[in-house]
Amino acid sequence: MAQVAKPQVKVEKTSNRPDEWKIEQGLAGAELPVLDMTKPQTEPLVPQVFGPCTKDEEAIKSVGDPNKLFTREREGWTGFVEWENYPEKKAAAHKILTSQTFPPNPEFQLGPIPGTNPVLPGTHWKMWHHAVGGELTNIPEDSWSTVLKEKHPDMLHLLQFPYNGEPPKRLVTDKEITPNPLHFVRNHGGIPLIDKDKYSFVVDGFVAKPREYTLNDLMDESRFPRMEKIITMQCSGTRRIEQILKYPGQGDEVPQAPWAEGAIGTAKYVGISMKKVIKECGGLVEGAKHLEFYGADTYFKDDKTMNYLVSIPYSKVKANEVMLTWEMNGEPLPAIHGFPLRIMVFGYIGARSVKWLYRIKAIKQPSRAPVQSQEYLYFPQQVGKHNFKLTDGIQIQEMPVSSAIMSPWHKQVCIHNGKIRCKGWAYSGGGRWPERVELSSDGGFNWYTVPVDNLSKKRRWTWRTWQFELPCDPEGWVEIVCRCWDNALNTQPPNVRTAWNWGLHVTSSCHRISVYSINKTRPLTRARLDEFEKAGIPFGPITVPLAFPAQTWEDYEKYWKTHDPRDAEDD
Ligand SMILES: Nc1nc2c(c(=O)[nH]1)N[C@H]1C(S)=C(S)[C@@H](COP(=O)(O)O)O[C@H]1N2
Ligand SMILES: [Mo]
Repeated sequence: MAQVAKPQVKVEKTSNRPDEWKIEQGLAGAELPVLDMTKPQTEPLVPQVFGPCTKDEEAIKSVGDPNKLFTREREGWTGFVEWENYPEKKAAAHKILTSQTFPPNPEFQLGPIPGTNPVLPGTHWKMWHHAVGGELTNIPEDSWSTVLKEKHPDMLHLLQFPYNGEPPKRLVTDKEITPNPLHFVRNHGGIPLIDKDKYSFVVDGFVAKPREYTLNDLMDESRFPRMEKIITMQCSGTRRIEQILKYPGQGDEVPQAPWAEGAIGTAKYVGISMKKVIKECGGLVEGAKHLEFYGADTYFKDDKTMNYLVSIPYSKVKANEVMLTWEMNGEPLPAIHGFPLRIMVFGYIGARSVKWLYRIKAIKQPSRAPVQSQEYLYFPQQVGKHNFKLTDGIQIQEMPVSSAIMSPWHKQVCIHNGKIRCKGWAYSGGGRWPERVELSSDGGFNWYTVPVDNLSKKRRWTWRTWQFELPCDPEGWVEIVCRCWDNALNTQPPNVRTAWNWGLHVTSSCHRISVYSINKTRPLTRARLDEFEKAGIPFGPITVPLAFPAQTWEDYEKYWKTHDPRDAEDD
């Protein structure tokens, strides 16, 4: 019998990781060593590793009883712990938070974004509230109950706690005025539940006559004329997802919410002008130029507790562009939107429109509180973890012109008769308004103007929703682009990169989506679609191969009978 030669298999141990390919392709960038090339040889620097969490029980106990330390500040104000007047209380909470460590944030910037609703749980914020205890203990759970009670069941919950949610695209511009249950919510902490009969706020700092106001005071029309305004509020995080998806992992480490185009909403507010209130307090004194607003929720930053504080220049108040409001779309403000009283700063970033207001303080310089001085900064591009200084960032106030396409969606296949039906919004901050909306179906080379009659009403402080049948002859992947021109002829940067910034704020570039165009006015396309219909086979998805031969062999032969062969004769 012939000997069969056995193949010689030499097994060598690989030094690759099992996921070597993924790592090499940059799909797990957070795990890569940093390369230090400052010496003749490149040296890999290992990234920071987080050990197991630690907790110094003794130190925490020595702080005292949280139920006595962190009590409800005022009767009828569930969930309100006042921090700003109590440095010793802040110190106690700080000691509790620094006597233990918490697990690091999950890495989702370079990894996949979870496909759940809520998308992100907000584990840290929940843990911090529970760790401090006292009045904060139940806040994460109570806040979620409020969300379920007040918001529409179709809301997309981006962050469970602090609650961040937006309506799905099909509902963002469904109505020109956003119904309250569908208005986006951006919270930095819990939702204080305040009894309106126990409600008041103070005005102090550099005002001539510091005062306290109840709701009844504000509603007294002999003192304060009523003000009614339709206002669009936009969070500076709106459309952040474009910056995240286009350049994953390149932004600030902890984007708190991967907002799409729904962090914008429009409502009719009733209240009074803040200017009248400040006037009653005798105006500002000693050269004060800003007003600091205090919200009753608790905000955590760098192991410290505080209330939600921001400021705006007094000039904005003097212009009657700041309102104290208790009514939203004909109803009392929902708890989640600031009941019983919030501020609305027209045309500014949403962050200045403080909810659950408990204090207005006149100050000389913009607030040094973190939400004003450390967050909501618009950094230049060459700035990041390696070199940024807070003073490099522009404190975002007025929002720039922006727009977005709500239908169709990115990657959608559209069968049309030469026109793609599009819908969306356009907005400009600072009291400017959308004057023209344009769409392109060729990536931004040629632009069609949306007829003015297809735009909702023009107002100084609101968006305009629009719809348009966008001409589109070509088939296959096309890039639909939308841009707005405001009344000052400002328009949007052409693409995400031209306005990319480390903090991932104010994504105001032209909104671009890729759509697969199937133009049914073309006879061949119409015939092909008819074939699908006759066969009872769904056409989509576009990535699944054709379900039947594209051509019969009979047809094929017929063609060559009447046409030259592909070869060319050599004569
Ligand atoms: N007290 C308080 N006010 C607040 C916030 C907050 O977290 N706490 N978030 C601000 C931000 S960033 C935005 S965009 C708007 C959102 O308002 P809305 O939740 O009513 O839509 O509220 C602002 N006012
Ligand atoms: Mo915001």
